[in-house]
This record gives sequence, C-alpha cells and structure tokens, in this order.
Amino acid sequence: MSDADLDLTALPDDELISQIHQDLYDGLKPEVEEAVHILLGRGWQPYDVLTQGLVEGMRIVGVDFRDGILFVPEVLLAANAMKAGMAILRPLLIATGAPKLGKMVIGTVKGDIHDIGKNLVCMMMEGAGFEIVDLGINTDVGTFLDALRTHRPDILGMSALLTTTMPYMKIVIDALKTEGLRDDVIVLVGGAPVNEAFAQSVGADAYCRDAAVAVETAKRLLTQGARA
Ligand code: B1M
Repeated sequence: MSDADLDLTALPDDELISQIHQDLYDGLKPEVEEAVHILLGRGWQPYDVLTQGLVEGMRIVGVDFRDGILFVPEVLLAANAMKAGMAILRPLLIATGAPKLGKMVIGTVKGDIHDIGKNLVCMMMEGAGFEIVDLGINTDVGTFLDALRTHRPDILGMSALLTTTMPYMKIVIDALKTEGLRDDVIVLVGGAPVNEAFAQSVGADAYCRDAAVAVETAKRLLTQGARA
C-alpha cells in the first residue's frame, strides 16, 4: 500500500506513533500533521505526542544522518515535517495559564543553524510560565549582549548542535564576565554534543539534557537565586 492510500485514522495508537516516525523520516509534512491531530483527538497529551512521536522520530533521522544513509536535503524535509507537527502542539503546550516565573533570552550560537531543539525549549519554557526572547539561530556575542542589556532576563539560554560551535558558548560567557553582566543572569546551555562537564568548563550555571530539564533547572535555580 502506498503512503497516500494509508488511512491513518484506522491505525491503533502504537502503529500511528511508528507511522509518525516513518512519515517524519520521509519528510511527509501533511501526514505528520494529520497524525498529530488524530492523536490529540484521541486524548493524547501534547507532551506525549511531542516526545514519543516527533522527538523520537527525529532521533531516528539523526542516526541515519550520522551513518550517511540520509543527507541534508532529506533531513531538511524531516525538519520541516517536525516543525509542522510542533506548530500544532505549540499553542497547546504554552496555554497552561501558568503564572509568569521569569524571563529567558535564548539563541542558537554563531555558526549553528539548528533550531528545532531550541524551539522546543522555548515552547516548554513558555508553557511553564517563562517569557521568552528568542534570538534565533547563528547568534553572535554582540547580539546576546545587546539582548541582555535590552531585556534584562533572569536566564540566558544557549543551544549548540555541533562540536565546532559549542566552544562559542565560552566566548559568550567570557564576554558576559568582561562586560560585568555575568552575575546578573543564570546561564543554561544545551544541545546534543553538550554535557555537564562541558557546561562547567565554560562557566555555565547548568547543562540541560532536554527541554523538560531546562524547565526544571530554570525553576530550581531561580528559586535558589543562583548566579555563577
Ligand atoms: Co545537522 N547535524 N547538520 N542538520 N542535524 C546533527 C547535529 C549531527 C549530530 C548529525 C549526525 O551526524 N548524526 C551532526 C553534528 C556532528 C557533530 O558536530 N559532532 C550534524 C551536522 C554534521 C550538520 C551539518 C554540518 C551537515 C552538513 O552540512 N554537512 C550541517 C550544519 C549546519 C550548521 O548549523 N552550520 C547540518 C544541517 C542540518 C539541517 C539544516 C539539515 C537540519 C537542521 C534543521 C533545523 O534545525 N532547522 C539538521 C538536523 C535536523 C540534524 C539532526 C538530524 C537533528 C537535530 C534535531 O533537531 N534534533 C542532528 C542529529 C542529532 O542531533 N541526533 C544533526 C531534535 C531536537 C529535539 O533535539 O536539538 O538535541 P536537540 O534538542 C534537545 C536537547 O539537545 C536540548 O533540548 C532539546 C529538546 O529536548 N537542548 C537544549 C537543545 N538546545 C538547548 C538549549 C537549552 C537547553 C536545552 O538552553 C537552555
């Protein structure tokens, strides 16, 4: 049966989740959108659709990208399909009516154009009650500094997906120190190649493995009034 003939509504939940993985892999945006709607219609929590469907699907894409089975054009299609699914979930994830907890400025660092994970962090933080100033991708140190001065956030978030761009986090943190801004802000870092030890070595306050951890960590450090 071709994908076009497949009736997604007829699939039980577990098969529909597997189908999302397949459709994400194949970059089939309308099918991913339809499956997300179906699961929500069946009463699934947006967070479960996100993590079990979209994030897991993108993990599988990442493995085959790494192994040279998928290439940039295919991964771009997958990323577009993922973003379309996230766009459906976004209003649901942020419409919690949670009281405002604080403000975060966040960006993907210079040289890096990966934004899916960062966008997910933005969505989850917004849902938890944080005001977000998203600087986007390829963010240079001047843009980070300007945003800190303009928006005076409680938290600075940085994302890097490449081993070649993660050192840029240290450039930003060093600039914060030079400019006397480091003590004013909690610095959280994340992204696939980043880890706890790296976060410590560059002088961040914490490493966040995923978006949910980013929310927990932000709340915890704000409560503790922690700054580096
Ligand atoms: Co790229 N890419 N990519 N890519 N890409 C990776 C990162 C890679 C690991 C793939 C691989 O080889 N397996 C590899 C990096 C290898 C390395 O550095 N060691 C790689 C490469 C090599 C490249 C290019 C160099 C390829 C090329 O051109 N030859 C190129 C670089 C472009 C550039 O940035 N200058 C490139 C390009 C692309 C696309 C444009 C095709 C596309 C990006 C589309 C987009 O983002 N709009 C893409 C994609 C999609 C990926 C993979 C497959 C998936 C990334 C993703 O979206 N994951 C990725 C493989 C992988 O990561 N396994 C890969 C899903 C997302 C939900 O997870 O981003 O990890 P993640 O975010 C998580 C956590 O990390 C954390 O929370 C998020 C949500 O839970 N988190 C934070 C992230 N940021 C945070 C910030 C925080 C807190 C938590 O702040 C508080």
